[in-house]
Amino acid sequence: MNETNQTYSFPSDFWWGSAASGPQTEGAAKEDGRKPSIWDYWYSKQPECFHGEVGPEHTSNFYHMYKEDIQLMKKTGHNSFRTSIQWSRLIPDGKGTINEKAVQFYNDVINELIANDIEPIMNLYHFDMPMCMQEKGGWESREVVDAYVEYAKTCFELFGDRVKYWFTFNEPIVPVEASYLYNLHYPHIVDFKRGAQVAHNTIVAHAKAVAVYKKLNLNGRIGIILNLTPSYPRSKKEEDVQAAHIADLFFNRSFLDPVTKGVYPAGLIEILKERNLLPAVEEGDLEIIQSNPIDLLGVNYYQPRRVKAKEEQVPPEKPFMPEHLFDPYIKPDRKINPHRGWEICEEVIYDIMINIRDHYDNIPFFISENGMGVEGEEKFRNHEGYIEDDYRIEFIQEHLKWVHKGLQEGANCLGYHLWTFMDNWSWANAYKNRYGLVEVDLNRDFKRTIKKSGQWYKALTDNHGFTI
Ligand code: BGP
Repeated sequence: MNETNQTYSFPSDFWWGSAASGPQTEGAAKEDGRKPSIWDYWYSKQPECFHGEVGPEHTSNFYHMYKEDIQLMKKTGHNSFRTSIQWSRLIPDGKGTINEKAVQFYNDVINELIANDIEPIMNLYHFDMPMCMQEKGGWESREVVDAYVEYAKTCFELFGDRVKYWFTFNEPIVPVEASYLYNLHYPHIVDFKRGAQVAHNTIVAHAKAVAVYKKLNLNGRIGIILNLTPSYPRSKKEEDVQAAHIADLFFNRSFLDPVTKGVYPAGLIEILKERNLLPAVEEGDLEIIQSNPIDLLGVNYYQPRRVKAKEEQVPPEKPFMPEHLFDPYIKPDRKINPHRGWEICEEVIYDIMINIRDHYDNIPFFISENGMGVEGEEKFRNHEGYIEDDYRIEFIQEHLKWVHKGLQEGANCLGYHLWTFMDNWSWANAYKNRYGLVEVDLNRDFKRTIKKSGQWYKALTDNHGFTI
């Protein structure tokens, strides 16, 4: 150790682990009664839209390999793990009959995690609308909202005696953006007002699920996982600052404010009202949102948003997009992950922590996703046969330095979860970018091999920190 070395120590009860999701890891898409989600359906119609034409049915086979995987979690230093229950596995018709084989599977996973001293953290929805529910209108339909609340109640009743940390949704803004605005995911609708309806209905579904959970008195915590993209103006000029404020309203506070403070931000409502873009709000919606604030927040952090004032006005007849109100902007000298196109800016994680401390009542939260997707990692395989992903170790370390600083300054951060435990299937990118601490070899029966980062993560969590 030389004089410049510094030690970053974390609390002994800090949650270390990783996040994953059912649809991205379980595989076994057609087994034991599971029915299709929108992903299975879209893939069956347009396999060419998925990288390498690898579809959701082949995700990393956690359904059959969960025991081995949980041992690997231990070997990579996990004391907690977040995944999601698949609605389309547990209640294959969206509502009604519960699939006993799915109950068995999720019970087995939860019990196995607990038996290995790994806290199970469960999320209920990770972009994976059952196809039969999408046919009823998806999140645009109140019937689907009600079915989701029933599904949530079923999960709490079945697993809530052992699962003490629940999340209603992962990144609920993603289905709004990707499926109703930017034409990226099924059902490929481009209509801001319908997207706003999806957002509002999702928030109502979330609040109703929180209410149900509280009523069941299960002695745990419940919240939501949001991907926060703090917005920074290009300059101190008033118009750039205002542009950043607007981007923040649309992409962060649209969900963060109602789920924590119980109200939508007034500035956002004003912008939507002026343009006749407000969603339909049913009687009782605002009250249910107001009376069910979360007691735990998950923050997924990947990248900031940098904006400047709009240079050219968009003709009013063009279908509305939030980007009509500001321009994206990234300084050319910024660090970018070339495989994903996302800016890497570590200190933003600290800004998020301080913002939650100062503007959101210092609510308990944890970093529920942060990670680095890299294409072509095989080229880093060493002669011992494992991948030496030093770039991932550095990525985690550099973020953790800022998490450490936030903790020192009083942020109520309970833990850090990497995206992700093992290489997994990632929506339209399929297996293009690898994020795991553990490699998954698709050509060798999903064979798992711990990467250098996995070994490093174990040392990190054993030592409750690191020295560099
Ligand atoms: C988050 C999602 C994850 C995961 C991750 C990486 O937004 O919650 O499901 O996929 O991003 O992104 P990608 O897989 O698109 O590279």
